[in-house]
Amino acid sequence: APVTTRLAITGMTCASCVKVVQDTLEKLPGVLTATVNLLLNEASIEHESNLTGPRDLIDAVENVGYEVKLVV
Ligand code: 9UX
Repeated sequence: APVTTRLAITGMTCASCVKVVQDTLEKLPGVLTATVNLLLNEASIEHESNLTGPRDLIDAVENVGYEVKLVV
């Protein structure tokens, strides 16, 4: 069943950043939706946890150049 993970993302400063992060997340296996809020510096991801876990989400966004923390 899908779960929702929230990430706090540092370093997004324009709308293109939002698109980069959103596209990065949506390409991961098992990700159903990825919503990125530029004002809140936060992403909310619905994903199948057996295919992609929070660590995978964090690593993917870090790898395109942002600083990421899990919102707990
Ligand atoms: Mo905008 Mo984001 O010009 O890394 S794409 S700042």
